[in-house]
Amino acid sequence: PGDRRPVRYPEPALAARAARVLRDNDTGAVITAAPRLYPHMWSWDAAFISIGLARLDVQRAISELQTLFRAQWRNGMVPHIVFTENDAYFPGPDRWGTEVAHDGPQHVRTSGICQPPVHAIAVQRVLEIGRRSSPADRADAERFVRDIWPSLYAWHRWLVEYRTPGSSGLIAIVHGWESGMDNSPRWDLPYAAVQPGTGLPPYVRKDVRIVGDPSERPSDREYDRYLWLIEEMRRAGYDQRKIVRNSSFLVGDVFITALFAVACDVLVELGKEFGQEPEEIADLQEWADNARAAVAGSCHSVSGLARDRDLRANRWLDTQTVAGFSALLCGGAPDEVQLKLLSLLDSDRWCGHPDLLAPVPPSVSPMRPGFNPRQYWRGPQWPVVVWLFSWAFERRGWHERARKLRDGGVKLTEDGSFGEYYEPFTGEPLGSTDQSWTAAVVLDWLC
Ligand code: 9YW
Repeated sequence: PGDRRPVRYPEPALAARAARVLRDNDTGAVITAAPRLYPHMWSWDAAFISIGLARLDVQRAISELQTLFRAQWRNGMVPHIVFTENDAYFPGPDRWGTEVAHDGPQHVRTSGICQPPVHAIAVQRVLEIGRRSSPADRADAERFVRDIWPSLYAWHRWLVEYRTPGSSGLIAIVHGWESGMDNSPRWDLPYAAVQPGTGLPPYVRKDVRIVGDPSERPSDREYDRYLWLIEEMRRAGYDQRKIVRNSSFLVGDVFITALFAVACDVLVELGKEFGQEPEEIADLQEWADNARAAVAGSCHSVSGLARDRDLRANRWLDTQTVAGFSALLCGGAPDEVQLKLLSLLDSDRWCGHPDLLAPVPPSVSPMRPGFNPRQYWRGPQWPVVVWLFSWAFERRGWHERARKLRDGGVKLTEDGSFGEYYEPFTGEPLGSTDQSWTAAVVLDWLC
């Protein structure tokens, strides 16, 4: 399998290339998510990017997270995009029109939705790396954690206050983009119910011009729905209560809920160490417990897979994707469920599939109907997802599993192109190349 691609960089050369990608994507103000396709700061990308940056320059890693949090809305939401001046991406700030929002930030332009809450995880990682780096970095990183903790708490509180409707306890998303897994088949049923209204202003996509093969990207039909949901939110003035009450898309996202649970655990650890308010620490503990219980409660009685819930149609979504392993990220499911999930993950339906170039989970099982090895979140492998599982397994004390995922992630990316996502059988990099978060997680693996 190692010969399917012509180029393989040894680890030190791969790390040097990854570092160069981050430097090249640095506008001076932010590291863009990708050079041409994504010329802005994305929320969860920035978190991963800061983890990679910390290996190069702790100060720069800190400032990246500070830039993101300067764009935090007054209600606590961390927006999914912080826009730069570049206008090569659609939908840009004019289309979002978040100026109509009460709670938006004053000095920067942002989108009006959020992304997965992985920031506390990044902050803790930057702290760990800073502490090992030098006395000056240690002091800076510790000061940074103390300063940013209340903003992280406010972000988590926003998710609980505004985004836990219904009784499932899952954190709800109002747009597939919030999941970070834009066109995953997880969202096919809820999106089928979204009817783009006649008032959808016309638009021209820019992504398909940059990615040479449009079949690697979401379809136009999918984009109509993405844009329609933005239109609904803009008309609601980005009032969260109204959006959660009325939007045509409202889904409890089990992957976000699992990440939220561990991110709350991390914030509790940091909060105790840095002497933050005991009541706030107690809140986080409670939120972590609730989120973990919600993930466990979503697990299918036969397969054990964690499930999203369509909160408009009031039904579980049984689509089998990598998000089904969410309970392994945060724990809390009964032992027998966990064992089932681990053996499924190892099986030929997932990481053990004999034709995979690297034994890391694809976004959808290659054995499922609808699996498409080239299309975005419908089959390809995503290095950041591998990083998350590897990180979580390490944290859970599963060192051997964590190491295997890390090794698989390095194998996937050793062609040195830092693809946005990869064709699982050939290892062909797809979407953008020189994608910042891919370079960042590779750096973290190699340093
Ligand atoms: C888009 C930047 C973002 C990621 C998302 C990914 C993609 C943007 O790129 O969405 O316009 O399609 O799905 O998770 O944050 O890397």
